[in-house]
Amino acid sequence: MAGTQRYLRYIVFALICLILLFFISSSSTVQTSWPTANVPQTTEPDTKGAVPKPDPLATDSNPPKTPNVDKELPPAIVPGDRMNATFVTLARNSDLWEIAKSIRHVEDRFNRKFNYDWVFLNDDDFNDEFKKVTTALVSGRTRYGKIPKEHWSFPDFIDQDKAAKVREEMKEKKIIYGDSVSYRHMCRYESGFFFRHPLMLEYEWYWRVEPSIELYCDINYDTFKWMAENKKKYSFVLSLYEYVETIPTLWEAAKNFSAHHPEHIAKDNSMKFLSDDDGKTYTNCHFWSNFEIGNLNWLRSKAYVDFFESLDHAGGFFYERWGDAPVHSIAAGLMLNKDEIHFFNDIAYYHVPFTHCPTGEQYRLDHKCHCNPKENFDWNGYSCTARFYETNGMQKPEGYDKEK
Ligand SMILES: Nc1nc2c(ncn2[C@@H]2O[C@H](COP(=O)(O)OP(=O)(O)OP(=O)(O)O)[C@@H](O)[C@H]2O)c(=O)[nH]1
Ligand SMILES: *[C@@H]1O[C@H](CO)[C@@H](O)[C@H](O)[C@H]1NC(C)=O
Ligand SMILES: *[C@@H]1O[C@H](CO)[C@@H](O)[C@H](O)[C@H]1NC(C)=O
Ligand SMILES: [Mg+2]
Repeated sequence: MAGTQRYLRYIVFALICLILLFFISSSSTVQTSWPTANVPQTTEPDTKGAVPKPDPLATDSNPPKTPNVDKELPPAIVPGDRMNATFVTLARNSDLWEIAKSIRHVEDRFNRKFNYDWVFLNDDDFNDEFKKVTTALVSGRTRYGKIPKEHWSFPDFIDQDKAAKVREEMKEKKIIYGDSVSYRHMCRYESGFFFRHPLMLEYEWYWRVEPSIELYCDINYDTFKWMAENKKKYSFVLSLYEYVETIPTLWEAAKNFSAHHPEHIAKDNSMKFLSDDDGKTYTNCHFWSNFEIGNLNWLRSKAYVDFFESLDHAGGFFYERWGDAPVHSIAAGLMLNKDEIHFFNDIAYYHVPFTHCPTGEQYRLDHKCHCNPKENFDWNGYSCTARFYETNGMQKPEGYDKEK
């Protein structure tokens, strides 16, 4: 008896399941058939005999309801005042798609919340495509400047034959960009002129962005405001040793400048970062200048401009291949007080071939970072960041020794 009852119970249960299944499947048929009910009727003959697809962009009187292509959520913009600041990029028209990638990273991780302006500078005219695409990508105002010829050519005190001979020699030695004239103009421009471009005169703070960079973590605060409130003038995310063949006499030129202009040398400077023997020789340590957030009024100060002019006359931008990174770094190291230079551990960054991925897992999780901490360059022997920490008596972040 008990066996038959259990058997019956199974049959009733199975029946209920079947009925339920029928209802679920029939209601989902109703749902899947819904979008086709909105397809606009076409009276055109269908030559291939296929069912016409709905055009999602059609502006018909009876448009499809999904996808909702022309509406997006309003951007989440951080309220409050903005700083007198801009992004700045030096680029050629041919850099368009590489700078487009960089802009997308900067916008997604930071600027969509702040909408700062973006200044583009070029020794040539920007073409319409460059302007159209970059304007579409930047949330702030975009501005395009042409570099005056005087800022992108050989100064008259440079011996052109001597400079050409150096390029030949560097080419033979296979020094990267060693035979390039334009690379030298670029380095000299970034060292001495970008901050004096008429468009840049309108701002006090800049953030330099190069093509093909990446940002790996959300930046949820105004970095420009942070710099101002904490009295910083210059900042970096990666530091390393310069390729010494490109700057054999740069330190001598910097020492000559210091001797002639003791008034420009900061009391609490970063000599320990720049030199192991109290200034006799250079460590070759520099802040990597393809990323910089800094104060333009400092670069426009008499101290910095005197420094640049002294180096420019020494000729090394053309007779060697001085980069703007060691030039900015030596200037900051000698003429700013230590606490005016900031290491942005929280700005996760990539420029080929190095990555700065913040040390500290909790930070990376909280800021949705997507960099691989194993790729962090900071505690590698070729980085100067540990030296920066030591120069400034700063405690290294927890877990740094596991990343060495
Ligand atoms: N307008 C213009 N911009 C240039 C020129 N050469 C370089 N740049 C820009 O100057 C910056 C530095 O040049 P890069 O070619 O990136 O130099 P780099 O970072 O030392 O080397 P990469 O490893 O190739 O990135 C970038 O923003 C370039 O777009 C040039 O001849 N004209
Ligand atoms: C921004 O800074 C520049 C340079 O210091 C200055 O000339 C300009 O007046 C400032 N603009 C505003 C709106 O404060
Ligand atoms: C040394 O610096 C002074 C002052 O800046 C400059 O006039 C002179 O040309 C420099 N000498 C050399 C060899 O660079
Ligand atoms: Mg670059």
